[in-house]
Amino acid sequence: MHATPVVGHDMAHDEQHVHEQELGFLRKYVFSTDHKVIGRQFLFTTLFFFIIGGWLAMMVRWQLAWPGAPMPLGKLLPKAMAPGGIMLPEFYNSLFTMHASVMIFFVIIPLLVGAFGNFIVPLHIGARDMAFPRLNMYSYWLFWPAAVIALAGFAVEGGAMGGGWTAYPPLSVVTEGLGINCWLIAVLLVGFSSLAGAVNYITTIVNMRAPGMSFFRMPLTVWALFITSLLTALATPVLTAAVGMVLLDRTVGTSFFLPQGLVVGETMFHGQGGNPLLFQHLFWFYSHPAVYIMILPGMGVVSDVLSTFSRKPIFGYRAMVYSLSAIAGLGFVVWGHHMFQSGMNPILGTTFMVSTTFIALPSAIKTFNWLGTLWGGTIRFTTAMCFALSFVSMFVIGGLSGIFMASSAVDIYIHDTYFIVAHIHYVLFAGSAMAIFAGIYYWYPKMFGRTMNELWGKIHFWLTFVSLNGVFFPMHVLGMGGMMRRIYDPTQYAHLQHLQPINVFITISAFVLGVAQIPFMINFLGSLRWGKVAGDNPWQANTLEWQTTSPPIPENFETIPVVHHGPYEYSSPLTDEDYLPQTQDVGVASESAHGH
Ligand code: HEM
Ligand SMILES: [Cu+2]
Repeated sequence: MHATPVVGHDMAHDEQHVHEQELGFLRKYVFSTDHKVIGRQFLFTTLFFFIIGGWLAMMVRWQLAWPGAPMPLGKLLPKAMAPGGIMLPEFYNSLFTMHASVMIFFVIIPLLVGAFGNFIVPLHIGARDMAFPRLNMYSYWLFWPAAVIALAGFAVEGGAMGGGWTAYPPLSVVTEGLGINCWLIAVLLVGFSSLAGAVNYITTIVNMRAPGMSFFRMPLTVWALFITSLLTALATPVLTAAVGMVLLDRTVGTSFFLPQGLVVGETMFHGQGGNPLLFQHLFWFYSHPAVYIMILPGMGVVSDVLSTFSRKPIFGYRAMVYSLSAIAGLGFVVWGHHMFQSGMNPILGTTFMVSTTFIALPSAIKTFNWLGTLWGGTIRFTTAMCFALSFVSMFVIGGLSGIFMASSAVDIYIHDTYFIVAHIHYVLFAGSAMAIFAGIYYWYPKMFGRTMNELWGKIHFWLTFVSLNGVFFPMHVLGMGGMMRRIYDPTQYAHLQHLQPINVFITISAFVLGVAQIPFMINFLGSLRWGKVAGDNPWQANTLEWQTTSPPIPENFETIPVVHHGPYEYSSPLTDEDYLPQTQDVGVASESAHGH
């Protein structure tokens, strides 16, 4: 079907051996160009930032439940943040802004794309490494200065960025403080890091597939990461440019986003006819596709996990690929649904409403296909499978609230309320984060050669599943009750006071959710040493990564595999086993998954 650069592979192969002998500790484990090492580096780093982002959220929740009460250990914080342990409003703003920024830019995106993408893509397609190993290393090492600079905001005069992860001007331009510059520089750097990754994935997937690995024999995780990388390549530069323009407005006196004659308090600003609304357009032109950057890889991972543990082919493989593409394509024409309230012409608003509603279509196709995959399967309730099932059900809740908000008439009432916070957490925490856990439990044996403990995994799953609904579901109610989305002290408003018990309930659930991650951390770290030795293919799965050792040898495969089947040939009539590895030649080749 396609020309595989066999020569290229052999060269990579030889090079690898030469390296093996020469590489010191630093080149092998720190500045490595091996995609597997970089994938694991991204995994450890992003899990570390997951803890930081989680702490920030806990502090936000403390304030919302018990406004003005001193935080436990709060006295350890500097006076500029929380005198006497009571957080200041400015610090509260920094907390929710940095919580969102850390989770989006330093956890979910780099975990799904950087960690899974790196580790899985070359193994899944039967390549020895990524197309540009050195660029890959740069992509990881750009991540660190970005993260450090973002968090350094907490240490500078004026504190960390407090203008929301959306960084709307004029606020983000006229507010003084180095923290905002730190945030802007960090987002610039992380944008370059993402771009380097995207170029690499696209090239690798197009050029380096093993013989027989046609596009329609690729696992859906690879498809999802391929489409995600296209989104990244097309959308991220827009954010990077917009953020750069805010930085210029702040530092060298340009006026991209500052209108003429802007007066804030006593100060008249130097604006020369810039347009704050332009930023919103640029921001959402990136950030709507970005929400798909945060969910599509999860959809891919979940498809793989569901098929493996249902022992059935994925239902409607091609429909899955087409709907992934449709979601991505539509993602570029719906950004205005974040701006219904910005004074746009209602006809334009209606256009955005219609295009947004269309997204329900491919989303529903995917959901029904996942259910079709489960139907009649021999389901194995592993921890990975539980998280994948949770993804499917919770994504439906998040998708449905999306449809509410997509209706511009409804959105007038719920825009900028806790309803939005409920929506984004159903898709991002109950969605993407569940897919991440599914992926970690599923690929851990391949990454580290040992399996994670199932009992601890189940404890982690149930505590997480129950408490996350305790945290995020009542937020819909708060939103309908009119609680604003970014608010320091809800008890100051008469119309919110009767909702306060809900806020307390949410905060307690959030603490449980935080504690629920401890069994995961123990399991993750403990299994490195004490986990059961996994063997090559502990889940009896079909895809190529399971046909090599766990963890794989530096060049991934002894010889480059030859692919004979689609990735989901479970319970295939062509074999007596209930799975048929992609490499196994039974005399009959099959294209993509056969129907049942
Ligand atoms: C059926 C699919 C979806 C629809 C129809 C939808 C619709 C919407 C709409 C209309 C808004 C703006 C509401 C407002 O601000 O008034 C919104 C906000 C948001 N959505 Fe979705 N959405 C969908 C899926 C997703 C997914 C899959 C994700 C992420 C994984 C996501 C993440 C977000 C985020 C982060 C925001 C809030 C952004 C902000 O203002 O900070 N959405 N969504
Ligand atoms: Cu959107």
